[in-house]
Amino acid sequence: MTDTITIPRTKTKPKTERPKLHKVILINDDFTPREFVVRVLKAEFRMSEDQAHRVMITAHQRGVCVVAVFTKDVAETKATRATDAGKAAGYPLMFTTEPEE
Ligand code: NFA
Repeated sequence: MTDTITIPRTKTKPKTERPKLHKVILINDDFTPREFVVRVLKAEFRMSEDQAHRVMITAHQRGVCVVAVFTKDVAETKATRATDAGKAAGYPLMFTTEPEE
């Protein structure tokens, strides 16, 4: 008689964790010209004139507007670059980031 031995196979769960996305948020201020905000949104976030104008107006009316979502690194880099573009032109234009729920 032949004994059968069973070897337990350890299953490794392929847990593909997707990175949490971060929002880039445009903050309204009283000094940055509307056209300048639109120009920065088009250049840094590759938006059309129409999209950029809508985002600018929403921030202007409500105080803030979500521009787009990216991985943490990309969101932070774009927010910094867009904020720096305003600073370089002498405007207090501000972009921040926050993690998505
Ligand atoms: N509130 C600014 C103005 O009236 C325009 C603006 C919109 C600035 C969105 C910053 C963000 N000139």
